[in-house]
Amino acid sequence: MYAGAAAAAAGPPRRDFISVSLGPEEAVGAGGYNNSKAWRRRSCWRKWKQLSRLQRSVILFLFAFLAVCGVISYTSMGEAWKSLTNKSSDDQRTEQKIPGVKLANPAVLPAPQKADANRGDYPELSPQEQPNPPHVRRGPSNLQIKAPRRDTRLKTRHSTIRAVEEPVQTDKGEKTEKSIISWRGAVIEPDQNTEPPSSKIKEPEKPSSVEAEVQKEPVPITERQQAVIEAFRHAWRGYKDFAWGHDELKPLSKSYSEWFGLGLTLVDALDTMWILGLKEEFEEARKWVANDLVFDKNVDVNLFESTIRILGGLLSTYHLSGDSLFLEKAKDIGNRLMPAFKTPSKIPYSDVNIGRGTAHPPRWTSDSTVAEVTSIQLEFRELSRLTGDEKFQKAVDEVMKHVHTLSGKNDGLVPMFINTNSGQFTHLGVYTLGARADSYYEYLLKQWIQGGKKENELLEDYMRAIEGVKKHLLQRSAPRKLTFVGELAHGHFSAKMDHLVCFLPGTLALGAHNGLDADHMKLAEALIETCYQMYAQVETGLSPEIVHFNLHAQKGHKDVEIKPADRHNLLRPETVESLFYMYRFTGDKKYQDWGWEILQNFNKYTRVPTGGYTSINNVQNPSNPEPRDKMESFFLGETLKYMFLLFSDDIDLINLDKYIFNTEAHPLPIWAPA
Ligand code: DMJ
Repeated sequence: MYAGAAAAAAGPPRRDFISVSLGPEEAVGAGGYNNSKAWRRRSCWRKWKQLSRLQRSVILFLFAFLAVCGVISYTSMGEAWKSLTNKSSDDQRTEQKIPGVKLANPAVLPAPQKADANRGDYPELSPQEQPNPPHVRRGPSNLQIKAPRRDTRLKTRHSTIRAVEEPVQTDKGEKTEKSIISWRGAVIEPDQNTEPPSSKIKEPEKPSSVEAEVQKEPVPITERQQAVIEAFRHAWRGYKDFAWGHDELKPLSKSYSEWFGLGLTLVDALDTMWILGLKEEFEEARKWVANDLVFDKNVDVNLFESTIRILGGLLSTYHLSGDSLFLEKAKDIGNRLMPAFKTPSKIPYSDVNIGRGTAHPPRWTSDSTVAEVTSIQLEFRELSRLTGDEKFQKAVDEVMKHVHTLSGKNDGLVPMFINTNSGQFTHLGVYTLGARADSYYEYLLKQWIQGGKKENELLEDYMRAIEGVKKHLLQRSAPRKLTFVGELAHGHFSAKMDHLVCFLPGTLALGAHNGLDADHMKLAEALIETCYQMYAQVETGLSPEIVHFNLHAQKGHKDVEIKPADRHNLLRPETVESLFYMYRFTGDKKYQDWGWEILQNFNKYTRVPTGGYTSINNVQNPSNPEPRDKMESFFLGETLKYMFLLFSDDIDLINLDKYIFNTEAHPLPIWAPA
């Protein structure tokens, strides 16, 4: 008998706690270690009998409780495990293809569907033939935009990402479908039916005053974002008063200029208004698109410019708003641009007459610009995915495949021109990351990300090109040792850098975020500092179009030299764009501060009191920057949009794991694996 038995015989002791001994210590003390199963069973049973009824009930209750918990967590673990194993097998598939490249983020939308080969061309796809576009509300449009609320908690970049697409509960207790997207209080309710979007254009209902039941917590607007909204409104006022429906505002002469005659500024700015939460302006612009944006016009448009600004703008606005009007317009312009690809080499011509359906190269050459023919892919690929018509994607993929195989590259760096007859590069030997080549590099990476990181040729070309940049184009300036990207002409290095090159830090950072080499991020950090200095070292605090860097220290000289012909500023976005990526990925507030300085200088030197902003001729003369009387459409489409995003701490305000920006700052969805 062990000590507890005697106590039990004397009646149940009063205890304030329950002690359950699970080991055979007593047995060891009572005559050595006996680990036989029979002994253990008897010993446990004896212990059980010695417990009071209350103790036994409590233990039984505890066991029952633990069993219930076990069943519940088994079920949810099963789900989690299933998705984990699916995900890791996807990752493995890609990792097998690209050794050493770790995939950081999952793709989020279904991959493009194969189109029916017999599908007719424009104008209409029958509703039955159209695949269901993801995240798209079907049926009558019903925008529900709520005014931003300021009383809610700030969701910082480090806070948990809220699921925005969970089924929501209505007043009546019914479950609705997923919300499309919602930020800052803007929520688009999903459709209640499952039909594909109607091919007929419908007037949407007015924005509902009824707030959605459940939505993502609105993130308060910061003061700096508010300043961007104010700047946008000021620019928009000028456009509305003097250039409504025309391509560009001429804010000083209070008139407009026409390039394609397609309301370029308005279309380019649609998704910016959506992102900034400017619902009235958006609705008014939408009406213009519905009633006045007509592509059946005898007009020559540049394939690249109309793709990135108009097609890209319409597609992204369609995704953000869920309004099928924008998809219909996108299909229309997309189809009208297709004649550009009818060339002997399938390398598209630069110009298309969208009314006549004819295309041609510029008058003086049969060459196209390399950046132009290789920076229309994100948009045409997305159009194929949405319409189910593969012809768009086929045409642009062929260009990329062809360029992939071409000779004439220098360690992945491409010349600036390509001939539409022969399909060969021309003007060999000149390499730049600036005008005429810039977005070739940007779109290599972005197409790879858009397509779910599976198209290895794109990644190979991108990685090789960045190595080429490091080998041939990187230099350091004097006296501050700024890293910059120069140019190479027939073996001679030139310390010239276009402001356009300032897209590169953002692109490098995006690549690093998506699992590419960490040294890309280091280079991005060095280059964005340089791009900032291209503003900071200039009298107005605004960058010129082109700078030349000093390679050797000279007394009284800064790093940056500016030639008289290059000292204009067109309100370009590239530096602000890269600042946005850098802030998103690092959280370093200095990038916001730099962007804030730039915004203030735009306000100081380019703002026209009667509405609008203007390009200037001389960034070196603060007392007379010589306004040029033109507001480029990308100031609203890109520059102010990136400013607004830069000043936000909400990583879901265009989540970079879900969206990829085209080269005109129009966000398009990243596709999920099939
Ligand atoms: C925009 O149209 C696009 O960003 C393009 O890639 C380059 N030029 C302008 C902005 O500078």
